Amino acid sequence: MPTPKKLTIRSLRVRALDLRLLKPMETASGVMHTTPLVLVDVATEEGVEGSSYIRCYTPTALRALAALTADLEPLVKGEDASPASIERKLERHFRLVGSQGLVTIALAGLDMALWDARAKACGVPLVSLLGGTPKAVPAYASLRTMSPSGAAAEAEELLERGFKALKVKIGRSDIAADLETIRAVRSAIGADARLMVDYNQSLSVAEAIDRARVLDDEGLYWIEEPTRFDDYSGHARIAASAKTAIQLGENCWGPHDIAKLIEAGASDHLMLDVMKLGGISGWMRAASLAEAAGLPVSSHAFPEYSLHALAVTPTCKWLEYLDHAGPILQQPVRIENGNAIIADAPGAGIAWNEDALKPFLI
Ligand code: SMN
Ligand code: MG
Repeated sequence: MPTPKKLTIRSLRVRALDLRLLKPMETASGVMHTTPLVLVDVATEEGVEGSSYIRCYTPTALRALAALTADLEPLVKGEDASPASIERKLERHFRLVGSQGLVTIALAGLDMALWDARAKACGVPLVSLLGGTPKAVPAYASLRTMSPSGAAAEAEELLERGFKALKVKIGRSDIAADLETIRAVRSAIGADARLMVDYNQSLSVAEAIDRARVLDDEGLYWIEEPTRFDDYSGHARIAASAKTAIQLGENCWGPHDIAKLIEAGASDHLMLDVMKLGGISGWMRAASLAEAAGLPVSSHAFPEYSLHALAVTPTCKWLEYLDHAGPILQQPVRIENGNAIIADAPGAGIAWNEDALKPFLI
């Protein structure tokens, strides 16, 4: 592999957009009609650029996230475009305010863009820079609808597109309503397809234990985030009582949270969110923890960057296909026969479709 030539950070371009979703995303913790995104482009003195996007779930935080990300520029301008050294420098800079929430999200945007620039400077796909090779990664699709008929219709469409595994959001009024949704999807997809469910942190521990006992008879592959994500001991109690595997991790802030989750025995699987982990740098350390603990890793959102990271994750299980940013990319992640395919092109695969994103700029 060619060595990256010297790269020096020249400037950051940061844009905020509130992208209207083609279909609203329903969860037990709220409905999203838009995806608020911050687009990050890092320019280097040598002419290579790197790009990424980050998200803040509510438009209320969008201007603040964009301003915080743009304000990183004076801290990194003129520095070597090295994700590791920039991460160390910024981690020190933000030590006293604390590196969770919007700070971590902003740093993740920069980290991912720097990895992209580095891979482009080497002329290789990001996965190759990480020590892997472009390959197909098994993908499951997340449904956006919680009602039985809506979820079943969506599931049928996704099955026709080649997916063999699907996830549906539950956490409706009671277990009977959850079962209605699950059974409607199951009868639409048949017995062979994998089905996972996601509570999005909506239950108490006691309620989760009760509902999981009933769900144990539904042949589900995992039950995700039954209670608030940072209640690791609560999740450990749920995991000990349920026969079905518990999935957790998408809301963990950095590898340190992942270490605590593992220590508590909170989950049977691990779901890694490349943004909340601080970017590719944080993902790689979290993936090592998962391997040491023997936990299968699936990704959360961000299919573009996650695809490259999963391809070098020793306990890789599934990519979550939840393609919110696809409409503003020149080449959204490609799915073939239920697998996500890494394009054999330099970088992480983020090239903006400027015409498509323009109407959503703030
Ligand atoms: C999720 C993803 C994107 C927005 C809200 C919730 C999620 C998932 O919990 O696992 O897909
Ligand atoms: Mg989830």
